[in-house]
Amino acid sequence: MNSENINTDESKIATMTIHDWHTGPYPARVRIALAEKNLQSQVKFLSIDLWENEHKQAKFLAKNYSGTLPVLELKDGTFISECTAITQYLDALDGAPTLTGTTPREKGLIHMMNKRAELELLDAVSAYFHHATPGLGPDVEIYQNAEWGFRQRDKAIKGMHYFDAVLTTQPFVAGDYFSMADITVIGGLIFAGLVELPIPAECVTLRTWYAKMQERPSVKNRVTMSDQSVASS
Ligand code: GTS
Repeated sequence: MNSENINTDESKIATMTIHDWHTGPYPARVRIALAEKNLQSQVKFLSIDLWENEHKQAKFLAKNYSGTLPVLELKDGTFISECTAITQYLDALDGAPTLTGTTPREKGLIHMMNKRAELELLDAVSAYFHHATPGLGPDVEIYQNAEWGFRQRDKAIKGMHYFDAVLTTQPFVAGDYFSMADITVIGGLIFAGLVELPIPAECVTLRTWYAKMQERPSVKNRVTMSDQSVASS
């Protein structure tokens, strides 16, 4: 990307809107990224009630075909969904990315580990929640496959062991610096906590790392972040 593509003015003028749910694990990823980039003051939050199936109604599906949260709305009416895409957008705004890498090597490793954190942990915990527990309730969970859900739970536990091993060799998920990949693992562990899938006792490194991550202001203040939203709905 050349510098012309980075609209630094955009970061100064934009009042962005995040459509999300304050305690959601996927929304947490974007909230953490916002705080890490110090962009909180440029955002207002609009709450979408997952438990009332608001995310599957036509009005919301027009914003995100996939019917999931969060969605970032730009001032010009553009909607960006998918946590990875939103994080990449936010990270690029000031022309000084800190979460998605600067060198080709960093970008490649962060993207790989971020995807791995989704596949092996966060999305697996989510599938367990939606398929093998009551999930968001009968009005929302119109198809459930408990066997699939339990397999995904086992996959998530295996994923925890994998990230435990990764973190015994390096301080952060994609190497020496905090990145989007760490945020995604944190999202997975937040979700795991909500559905009572504890990090196995033997994953000492992951447990210690997660305790440390929870002390980061971006992680600690993610739920209350919307209380200070610049505008109300
Ligand atoms: N791949 C999407 C992303 O990365 O943004 C997944 C988003 C996602 O699953 N979001 C959850 C959702 O909308 C929000 S939360 O559960 O973390 O609060 N779930 C509702 C559903 O019906 O899947």
